[in-house]
This record gives sequence, structure tokens and C-alpha cells, in this order.
Amino acid sequence: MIIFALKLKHFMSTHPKRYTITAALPYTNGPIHIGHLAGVYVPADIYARYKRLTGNDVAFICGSDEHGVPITIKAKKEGVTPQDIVDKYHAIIKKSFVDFGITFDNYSRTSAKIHHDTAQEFFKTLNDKGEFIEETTEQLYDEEANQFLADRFVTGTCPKCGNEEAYGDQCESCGSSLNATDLINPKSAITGNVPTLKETKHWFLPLDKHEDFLKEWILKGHKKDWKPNVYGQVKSWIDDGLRPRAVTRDLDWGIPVPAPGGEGKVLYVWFDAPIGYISATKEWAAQEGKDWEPYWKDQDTKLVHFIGKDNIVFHCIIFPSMLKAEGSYILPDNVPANEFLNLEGNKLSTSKNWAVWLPDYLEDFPNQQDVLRYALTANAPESKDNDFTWKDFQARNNNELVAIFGNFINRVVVLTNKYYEGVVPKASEFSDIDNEVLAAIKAYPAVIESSIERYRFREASQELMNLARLGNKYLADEEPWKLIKTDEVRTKTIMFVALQIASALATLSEPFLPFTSIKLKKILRIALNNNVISTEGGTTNEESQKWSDISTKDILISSGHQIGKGELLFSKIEDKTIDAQLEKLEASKKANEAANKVIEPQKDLITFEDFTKLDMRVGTILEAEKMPKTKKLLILKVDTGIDTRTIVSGIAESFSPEEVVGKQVTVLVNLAPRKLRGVDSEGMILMTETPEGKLVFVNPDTAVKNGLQIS
Ligand code: B3M
Ligand code: ZN
Repeated sequence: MIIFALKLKHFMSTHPKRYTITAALPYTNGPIHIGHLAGVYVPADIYARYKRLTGNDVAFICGSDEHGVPITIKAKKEGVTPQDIVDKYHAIIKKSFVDFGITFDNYSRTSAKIHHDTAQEFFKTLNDKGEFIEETTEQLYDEEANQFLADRFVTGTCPKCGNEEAYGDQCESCGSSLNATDLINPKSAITGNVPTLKETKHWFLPLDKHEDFLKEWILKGHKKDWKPNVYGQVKSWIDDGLRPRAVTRDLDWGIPVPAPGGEGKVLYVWFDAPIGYISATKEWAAQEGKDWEPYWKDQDTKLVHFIGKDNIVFHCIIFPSMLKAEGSYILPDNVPANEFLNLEGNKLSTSKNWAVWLPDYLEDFPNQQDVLRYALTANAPESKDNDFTWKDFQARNNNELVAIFGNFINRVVVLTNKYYEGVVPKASEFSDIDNEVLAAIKAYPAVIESSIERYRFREASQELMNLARLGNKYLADEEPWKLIKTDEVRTKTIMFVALQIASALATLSEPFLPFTSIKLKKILRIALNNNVISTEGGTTNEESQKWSDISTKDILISSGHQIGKGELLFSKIEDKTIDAQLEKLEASKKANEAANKVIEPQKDLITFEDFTKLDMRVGTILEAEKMPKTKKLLILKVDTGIDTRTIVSGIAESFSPEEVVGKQVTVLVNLAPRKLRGVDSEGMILMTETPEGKLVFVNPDTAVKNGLQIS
């Protein structure tokens, strides 16, 4: 591995390149959560930071995906306009990315004019080249809503995998891209009705026409370096045969179709959104006084799309076919899609509010963005779905960031201040172990690079942690705190070597732990490079340490250099903090279930005679006690006005015995007696249950005589 890494290292350093790195445009119908960070944005940011640090010309591009049906559904639900929705969530999402140190060169939005113009121009170019099929077909229609049903306006069973909650354009379960008319048992998401079919004209991108190109480019081409989960999905779609896909919709929210007959129609969101990468690059280049075209048209530019697995078909088949048809664009070099992150064993879900939202995380863990970035990277769903647990989050923080990385830095800084008032001591002769450590430092950049270049960020983050482990072990083996008493010369050399490791960590950690990297550079007084988060300038006039210095320079931090005082880089997370998060999750799940509780449909009709058989009376609970060895049951003595009887009731989790004594209740008195846990129960107390699971009495709203009949 080291030899490969070193060869790669040399090649990379002598061949700086231009990179256009894109990250999937998040829908602006809600905040973003840890799954978005893990799946797309943290890996993309690690890659972009690393490419910048290794001297490349990078355009790191993203923006809000503001069209599409989810936004119109949310707007309708909240009684506001789609523009209100996108304005609200564009700001929230954009702030979250800044808060978490995701260093986009431009975070734009698809409602921007520059995007409308770019997307319409792209459509017109393809249309003028005859790249579309214009066809009138029957599409799903909701007569009651008086609306065509596409995308998330319709759900049904996926013809490919049987998922019963597939959407009109895509099945999130198997990732297939669908036509709404493909769905089995389609149902309108607006009214719940079964749709009818109605004729309408749309423009279709004939993917079948691009099949040979895609086979050549991906299957026969050099795409063997694509991740197996990506290559496998793409191959199965191509092997299944590709069909024309509609690229326009009968909707009023989106980019108007710039063609005769396009009135009342908009571009399909998945046609316009990927073009958002191009318009955002244009916008950025204009701000920077650069030419945007080399980032999208120069064959030497490397285009990399960071996405989640549900977006593979759009980024590996549909968008490349669009780019190919247009003819002047480069194609993606790689699409390192991640799988999904689950949360505590369940699928992350915006609609079910089963998520850790980024604004909430920062409220509970202020200034601990790096802890989440690291935990999500170390556990990233790179090749299979993975599970985020708060326990693992705590372990990554306590056992690695605190106990290894933070502990090592703390010891180096505290001892350097204690023994030498913070001045880097002069080293004498290096021992074999010293030379091994110094050589290992030089080798680490290439080891980390080799993982990053293969989009193995989990592995790369563990290599970084291994360098901190090396430092910890070196100090533990050399024990400068003992040697200081007997061999000052040797101690100085040990501390000098340890400080070289600390200095290397300050730079190598930047892609993974950007906030910590800044703190560490300030502690060591290494000038801050263009790490875009830093607001203050460097603290010395030394040239900022470059990534390449770690493997080329013999000395990273010189004798005589003054470092600063220490500060804890990470703090231990206690069990009670994690328990609070788990309780918060459970509460949000219950609240969500309550909010979305489905009211049971009415039961079958009964006759009046059936009803008259029920004898319901007002009664009063005279005594109550818990049924031994059960959680749910109370034994009640009830005055029914007819008699005083025993009734066993499953209300113990909602009421204590004391709470119910004296309550007037509704009693079904002619229910056949039952023996419950050895106790004869004669009748039933009528209750209802709230969505939160609390039981509530159904009783008269004023005190009345026991025994009165209820009818
Ligand atoms: N808006 C993200 C999603 O499917 C989608 C990505 C567009 S990237 C051009 O959740
Ligand atoms: Zn499916």
C-alpha cells in the first residue's frame, strides 16, 4: 500500500489539476440532517479541502434544489407559496453548511434567474438539435384535484421491486427511475383517488438512443474505478434496457418550458436540477472574475459528483446523456455515491421526524461540529447502509478524539510549556525509534491520499487517527516526564519529535477536523492557511504549513519556535448527555405518530336492536388498587347504581389508584364477567386513548346519580 501511495503521491504533486466537485442539491422542503452530511456533504468537503490543500484548482459547487413536487406539497400543506417554502429552507440549509464547515465555493439556488436562463438555454439547444421526442401520451390525472399526477403527486407499487410507496418518477427503494404510468395500483397523493388517464404533450429524452454511448463510456470504458454499488446499479439499468424519459411536467412551479406548446408546463425537476451545477459555476466564476467554461468543458478538468445512492440514475445515466447530447460538456470522471445512513436502527425520515437535524445538533453540542463530522466519516455508509447510534457517537468522541488525538496534543503542549515555556527545544542525536517516527510522519500524507483518491474517507480518517496513535505510543514508550529528571538532552529530542507529529496533525486533520485544525494551528502558532473557516489571520509570520511539507520537509516546527498555551480540543461526552438524545428521539417519534395518527375507519353497521343490547350506566369508582405483578391493571370497586362490583381495568400506566377514586365513569355493566389474573371482573370502564398513548375517561361532564342509563 505504501509503495502505491508514494507513487500516487509523486504523480499527484507533479500534476495539479482542475476539479469541478459537485454535491447533490438538497431539496428545500426541510432542514438537513445527519444523513445528508454523512451521505454527501462531509465526504465531498473532505475531498474538496484535500484537493485544495494539494495545490489543485477547485470549484466546489452546490445549491438549493427549489423546484419539484415535494415543495409544492409542503406549500399546500402550510398554506403558503412554494417561494415562501424555498426562501425559508434555502436560508436554513445554507447556514447549516456554513456552520458545519462545508466549504462550497458557491452555494446557489435553482430559483435564481441565472439558473432559469441556463436551464432554458440548455433545453433549447437540445430541442433545436432534435434531441427530444415530442409526444402526446396518456398521463395519470386526478379528476377531483383537476391536476396531472407526476413524481410525488402519485404513489404506487414499483414494477421493479414491489415497493408499495414508489413515486411517479422514482422508486427510492431500488433507485429505479420510473414513468408514473409504470406504477401498479397508482393513487393520487392529493386526494387519495385512483387516477384516470388523460392526454397531454411532453418532451422526452430518448435514453434508449444513448444506450450505446453509455455502454461504451461506463461498461466498456474506464469506469471500473467507480464504486461497486454505483457501477452495479448503472449496469443493471443499462442491461434492463433504457426508455425515453419525460423531461417536462404539467405543473406551475418550476422553470417554464421554452418551446411552442410549452405553455403551462415546466421542466422536470431532475432535468433542471443537475444543470444547477453549471449555473452555480457560472455564477461563481462571474463573482471571481473567472471563465466558467474550463470547469465544465475542458477535457483536463475532473468532474466528480457526490450524491446519495437514490440519485445514481440521474447522475450516471440521465445527466450524462443530456451532456453528451448537448455535445460541448465533459462527463463525470466519478460519482462516488454513498449508501444510506440509518438512525438507531430505523431509516432516517423527514416526514416521520426521525432524524437529528443539524440546527438541533448544534444547540445540544455547541462548537462540536468536528465530533459529528468525524463520527459520521468514521462510520460512513460508503459501501452499504450503516447505522448512526448515539452510543457510537459517544465512543468515537471519548475513545478516539479525546483519548487519542486530544490526549496526545494536550500532553505535548502541556509538557513543552512546562519544561521549556512553550519554546520548541533543540534536538540532539535521533535514536532509531526517533528516525522511524520521523519517517512515518513523512509517509502519512501519501497513505491518507491513497484512501481519499479512492473515495475511502472512513479509511482515510482512521489513518489520520493512526498518526495520533503513533504520537501517543511514542510518548508512552519514551516517557519524557520521567526522563526529564535524569536526561534533559534526551527529553528535548523526544519533545522535538513529538512536536513534529503534532504539527503534521495540524495540517493533515484539516479535511476531516477543520475546526480542530484551526485550533491546533493556533496553539502551535502555525500560520492559518486559506482554511475558509478561519476569521483571524495567522499568529506568526511563518509561511503556512502546506500539505506537501509533511512528506518533504525534515523539520515542520523548528527549535526556538514559540508555541501557545494549551486548550482542550475535545471534551468527554457523558452517558446522561447521550440518554437525553435518545429520550429526545423517542419523544419526537411519539409526537410525530400522534400528529400523523390515522383515525380508524368506521366499523361495520349494526342495527338499533344490536345497540339496545348494550347496557351502559354512570358509575363511581369507590376503591382502587394495583393488580400485583402487573404493570397495566387496576382492581376497581365501582358503584354502578345497581350494585357495587369489582372491575379490572387496564389503566394503571395512565392513572394511579389515588387518581381514580371518586371519579364518575361510564360503565358497560352487562358485559359477561371475565376472570383476569384470578380476579372476577364484572363489566368494563369506557376509555379512549390519545395518539401519545395516554388513556382518557369517557364520562359525564357533570356529577349525576349512579345507575343512570347511557343511550
Ligand atoms: N434534490 C436530492 C434528493 O433527491 C436532489 C438532488 C439533486 S442534485 C442535482 O434528495
Ligand atoms: Zn423499486
